Amino acid sequence: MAGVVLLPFSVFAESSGFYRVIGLPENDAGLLVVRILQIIWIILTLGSLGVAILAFLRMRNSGDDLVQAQTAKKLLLFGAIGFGVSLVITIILFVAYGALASKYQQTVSTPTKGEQEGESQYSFGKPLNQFLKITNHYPARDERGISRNAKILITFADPVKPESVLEQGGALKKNVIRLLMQGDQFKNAIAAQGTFSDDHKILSLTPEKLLGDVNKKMFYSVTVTDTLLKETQESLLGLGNSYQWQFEISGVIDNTPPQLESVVPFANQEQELWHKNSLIQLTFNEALDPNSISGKKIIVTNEITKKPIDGFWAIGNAYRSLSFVSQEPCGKNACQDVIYCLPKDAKILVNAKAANLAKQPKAERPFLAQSPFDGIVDASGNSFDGNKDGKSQGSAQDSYNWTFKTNDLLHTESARIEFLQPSRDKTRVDLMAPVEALFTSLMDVTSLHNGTVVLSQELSTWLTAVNHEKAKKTSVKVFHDPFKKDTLYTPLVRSEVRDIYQQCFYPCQGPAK
Ligand SMILES: [Ca+2]
Ligand SMILES: [Ca+2]
Repeated sequence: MAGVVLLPFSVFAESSGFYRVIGLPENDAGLLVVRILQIIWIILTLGSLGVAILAFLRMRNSGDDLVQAQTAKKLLLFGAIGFGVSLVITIILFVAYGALASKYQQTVSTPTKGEQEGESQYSFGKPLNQFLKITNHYPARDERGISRNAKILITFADPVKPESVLEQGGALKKNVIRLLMQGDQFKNAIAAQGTFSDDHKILSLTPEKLLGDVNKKMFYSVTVTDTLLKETQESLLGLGNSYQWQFEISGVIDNTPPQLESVVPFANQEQELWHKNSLIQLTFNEALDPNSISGKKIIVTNEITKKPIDGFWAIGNAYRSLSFVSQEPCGKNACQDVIYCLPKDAKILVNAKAANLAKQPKAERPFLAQSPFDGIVDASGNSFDGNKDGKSQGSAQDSYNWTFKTNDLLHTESARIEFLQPSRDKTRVDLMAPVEALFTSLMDVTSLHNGTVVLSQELSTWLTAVNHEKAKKTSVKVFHDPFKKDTLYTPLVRSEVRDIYQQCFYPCQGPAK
């Protein structure tokens, strides 16, 4: 388990208009009264001081003039009264300052659980709240335009006990995870069939009937309750906690096959040699069925020895990206995690298989893959379109091959963040705009998720990453529930974030501004 690092910037959602001119957060009447009292106090104190000095001068110059001496005494009395009133205001201000300061300490900073428990923010620790126990899901929070036949995918931070979620035959236990048309009653929870990934961390749910209605937009919600158990028998979210999100079904059935957007190492650039600790990464233009990474649907081969290379696959980046590392350990990174290498000085072939189509395809589902899938399919079961002609033709025509070459070197430099939006200590931040970060290296996009990039313990977030091939860099956008106004945010990027060389993100190395 790697440490927690502070992403070096904060976001302060600020006020506007008149309140901003006088330097106050909006709609704080208490602070406005204090500010007015401060002004009165300053005028009164200076005025009283002026009157007292005047009285003193007159008294000194009055000599035997009794009238002037009398006026000077009156002035002195006014000055004394003024000081008395300003003393009273001083006491009032002291009390008001104390009350406001404690109020602002409560509302301005959002201490992490670690801080509340007296731990350092840099402490080692598991994800801190229930949002982080669910690291990914599809559809994303508030995502729109989801097809009627899409699967619902949920990735848990810890392996889950399948029997706590699914009946013997795979039927979803509707009291454990509730799928509901928005506003509908619990008794109308929608039936679904579920399957788990081999590591019991990813659940795929297929509703028994198509969601939504023809050409009609409808909202649905998913609620994960505290009755979902980890393999260790404890409640995943903790007793009394639940996690809910909603999305919009578009009214359309997805008959569009998925296509590849980018691969790492890059294809068809044989003059370039890649460090042997590079991982292999494929990014598609839409969410895939997580089953696409099990059962040798993508085969990696050493072209020199003609031997297949065994390894581990991961899926992430809103289920759009797949990453592969071999089983050959070749060192440790700065976080003391084992890293794995591809064969050195080799030519490596990657073969991403398209699934074969259903034997008797229905007219309304022309690109639906044969079940069980023998290749890559999208979250609606359409087979991979490797030749990018817009149709699925099965493994013979639509599988995608590429090669690249490795050297005998290890890449050991850690990635840094070189650009942030909003920048460090930025104020007046748009409450809805996503937070963006650009890393100095291509990243393992499956390592960027709710558990590793955390804006706040109180906001739900969802991430998408993009590889910039020419610059060899990855950027990540963190979408989130609206920021609260006048609140300081201190996002965290955990060092479990890794680059394509499996090096962990280096703590506290980011731009100062
Ligand atoms: Ca599709
Ligand atoms: Ca095709």
